[in-house]
Amino acid sequence: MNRSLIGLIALFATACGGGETAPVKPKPAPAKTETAKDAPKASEAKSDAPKKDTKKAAGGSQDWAASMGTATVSGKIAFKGDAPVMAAIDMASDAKCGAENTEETIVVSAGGLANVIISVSSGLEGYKFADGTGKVMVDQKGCRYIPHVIALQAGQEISIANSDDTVHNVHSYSKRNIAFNQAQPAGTAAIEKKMGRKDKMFPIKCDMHSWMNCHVAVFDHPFFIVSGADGSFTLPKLPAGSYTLTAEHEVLDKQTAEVTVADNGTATVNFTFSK
Ligand SMILES: [Cu+2]
Repeated sequence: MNRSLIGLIALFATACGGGETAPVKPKPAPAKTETAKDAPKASEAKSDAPKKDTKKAAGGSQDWAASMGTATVSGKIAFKGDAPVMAAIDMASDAKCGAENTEETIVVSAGGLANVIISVSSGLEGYKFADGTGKVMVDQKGCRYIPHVIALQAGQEISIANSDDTVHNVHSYSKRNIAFNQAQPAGTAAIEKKMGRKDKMFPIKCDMHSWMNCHVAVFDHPFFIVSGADGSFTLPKLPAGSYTLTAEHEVLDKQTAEVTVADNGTATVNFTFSK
């Protein structure tokens, strides 16, 4: 074997071997668990990512303290027009699911729209927020996710229990956090995942029961809430200021509204959604 051939072999071995692999980019629907990721933020910067995403930026940011928040914004999400009739779900494919149920895509009660995430989408750029803590609990019961819409602060864990006597397969389509796809037999522990990063609304679905889905969003501040059964919402403990609120529903058009609120003040913002 001549020297140049040995050199070529050595080069090939270097190029193909070794333990260093390129960072795996998150994919919407990975086949396996825990594919992603801590890819550099720069590669994921999106045009709509606000400045507050750069939490480590030096200067100009005021550390947030809960005592700064004395204002409250509240309101209602109205649904204009006839509420669509949600179809019955046929759960016959799994006798353990049992109960009759209906789809939860658009849930209207007394003219109010449930399951809308209302959040501050601009106006908080001057503050620097510590990561959220604790767990946000989700259950699978009667082969539904309860609640159907979940909002977290970056740093919190989502804890997904299985109260059913059947196997679920929890499949997250997260884009900026770990996207996971995990079987969860009856009686097994909750699946718990830290949502370390802000993330646009994404679904979690069950690969065993095609009708099962819930929707999750992760914020980089604590000012968000999911509208209640009657469409009402309250965002307490805001600092005085002018804000853009965004109201987002899983299938209906996203809406924004401007609001200004003073220290110890209250303001009302109402949204009207339609199909
Ligand atoms: Cu399931």
